[in-house]
Amino acid sequence: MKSKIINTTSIFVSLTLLFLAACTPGGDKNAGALSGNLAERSYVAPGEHDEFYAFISGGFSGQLAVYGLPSGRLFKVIPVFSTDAEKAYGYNEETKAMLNTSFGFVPWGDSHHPDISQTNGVLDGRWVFINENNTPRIAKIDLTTFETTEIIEIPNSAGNHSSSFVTENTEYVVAGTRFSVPVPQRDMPINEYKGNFKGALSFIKVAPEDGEMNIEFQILMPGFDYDLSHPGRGKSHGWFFFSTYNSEESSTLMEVNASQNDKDFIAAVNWKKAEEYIAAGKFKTVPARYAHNIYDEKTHTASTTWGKEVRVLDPAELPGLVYFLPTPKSPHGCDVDPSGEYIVGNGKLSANLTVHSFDKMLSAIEGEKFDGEAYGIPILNFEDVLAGTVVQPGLGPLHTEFDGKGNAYTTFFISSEVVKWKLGTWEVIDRKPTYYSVGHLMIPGGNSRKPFGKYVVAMNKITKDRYLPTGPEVTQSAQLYDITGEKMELLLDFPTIGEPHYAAGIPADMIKPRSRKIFKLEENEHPYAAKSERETKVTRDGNVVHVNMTMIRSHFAPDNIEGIKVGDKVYFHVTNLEQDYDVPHGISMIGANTSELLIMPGQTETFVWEPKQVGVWPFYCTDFCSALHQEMQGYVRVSDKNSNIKLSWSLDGE
Ligand code: K7E
Ligand code: CUA
Repeated sequence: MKSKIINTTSIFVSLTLLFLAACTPGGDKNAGALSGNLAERSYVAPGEHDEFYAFISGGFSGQLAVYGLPSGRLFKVIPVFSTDAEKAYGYNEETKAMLNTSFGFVPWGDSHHPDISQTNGVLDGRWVFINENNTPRIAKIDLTTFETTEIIEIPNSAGNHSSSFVTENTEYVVAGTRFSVPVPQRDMPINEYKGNFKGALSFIKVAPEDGEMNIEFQILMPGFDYDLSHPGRGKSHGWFFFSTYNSEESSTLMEVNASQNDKDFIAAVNWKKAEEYIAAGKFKTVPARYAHNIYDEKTHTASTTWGKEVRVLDPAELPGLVYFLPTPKSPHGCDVDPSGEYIVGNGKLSANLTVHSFDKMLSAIEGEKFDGEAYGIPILNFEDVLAGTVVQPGLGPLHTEFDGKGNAYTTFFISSEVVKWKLGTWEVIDRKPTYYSVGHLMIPGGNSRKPFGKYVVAMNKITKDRYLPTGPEVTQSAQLYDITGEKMELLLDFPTIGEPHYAAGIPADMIKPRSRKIFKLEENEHPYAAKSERETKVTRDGNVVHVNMTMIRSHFAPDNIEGIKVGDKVYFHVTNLEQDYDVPHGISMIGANTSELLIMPGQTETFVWEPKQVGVWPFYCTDFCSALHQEMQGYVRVSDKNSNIKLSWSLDGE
């Protein structure tokens, strides 16, 4: 035991030294003679469009950012798990319900892994899913509107990290717990973790037409940490693979105690088998309270329903459901190649990269050649499932992606590089430094049967000297490499929002033609919508006042309101009557907690204003919408609580 600890420590010391060596400033050897040519290859001329969309996780910002590739230009930050003043997300009355959870309204999340929906193993560009790590949830973003339209909470999970990856027909989006916990949660001593804590792997069914998510079942696994996962594809479609660490089941000083075992596991889950067991009634139904938030595009409003139970499968009792593939040294990423044959385990503390074979796994299972079991789950022999090893490719492997031409690209955090190697021969073909400490990497479609292997984006944790300094906190960043040749070529650095854990990329042509331009007024079913100026009104119910208001270039209707009193709660429901592309209007009311709602053509949004002082108070349009934008303004007269001024509203005296 002692010697193992010393061993681990000495590995860390030498790794740290190497890391420091790799991080010496001085820039990139690619720069120089060829740099003009390189600049051209990431240059997108003014007015021209990028070839790819990249959806890059915002990490601790809780959001998802949309960039163009190869330019690295930022187009939009899509609010997902955090409130966003720019988009009024979580501030207007319509979107507040999106952030409901069993822990209450949670205004801030930690997003990690976006994944785009697929049909027949190919990206289809309908939705992008992303997980929230801290308050376990999965979100779905509609890629016609680029808005978050659904968030489902995952019960029995803690640190929802091996998520949110889709199967090849988007049958499921899968979410695994990083931290094992008591299931159901209960008051118990932490040092009784071993054997008592469980790790839930959740399979969330996605409805084929509208994408509605529902938790179909959970598999209750031994108390390991389920770090990352990927679906089988092609011949391994029907299986799902999860990397694990802490097979030691420790709960303390994890850096040492969870690094004891020479091998942890990749868990191979046969989800088609799970479906059979569900159909045969071999599940337990356990109580679980979780929020399910859906944004309705007709009413422009989100609402929450509450889940009450989940169906749970116990792999110890259900033969053929789960197998363990021994994988060296606390694997992080768990990646499956486009053919579905190779499963790459990125052992963080391993000198070599381990690749398992799906075919060999099936034969070993068939021959029932097991090397014992863990909590009733058969462990396969390491040698029986091993496809090959990439020998000493770098230090601290984290994640692998594929170009669809037989090559794999792995990030090495400690040696700060991306290494290109060949599937099948396991030889290293090329390596390029990253600046610095790369985590994930992304090739558009790299997690599907059909990657678009033109670029790889490396996402870095440390940038030090790469950008102008901005005080102690410096930007994190992405780097774009051209991978069309034998050797990778660094083209571009660009800053990212938050920590870019992972990204999903797709050819722009698969999304662009379906991008929404407006919301049709006649389809607006918001209960307080005014679809023409004739429908505008102000109504009072006790101290609650509803204003059904419209906006069009360049006035509000009504724009004069009287009869409001101190102590009222005034709901402004504002409909943008425009039906032209890119003509939003905004509204701001002095003293309101919302400074601006930016309302898209055909859309209705609501904010609350609680006037505190008598007077005549202005409101105005916040988006420069026309030559007469500055004239787009109005007044609300606020009288004393006991005044008997009649409620009235008008536009141009009418
Ligand atoms: Cu996917 Cu960053 Cu959450 Cu690896 S994690 S780096
Ligand atoms: Cu409407 Cu400015």
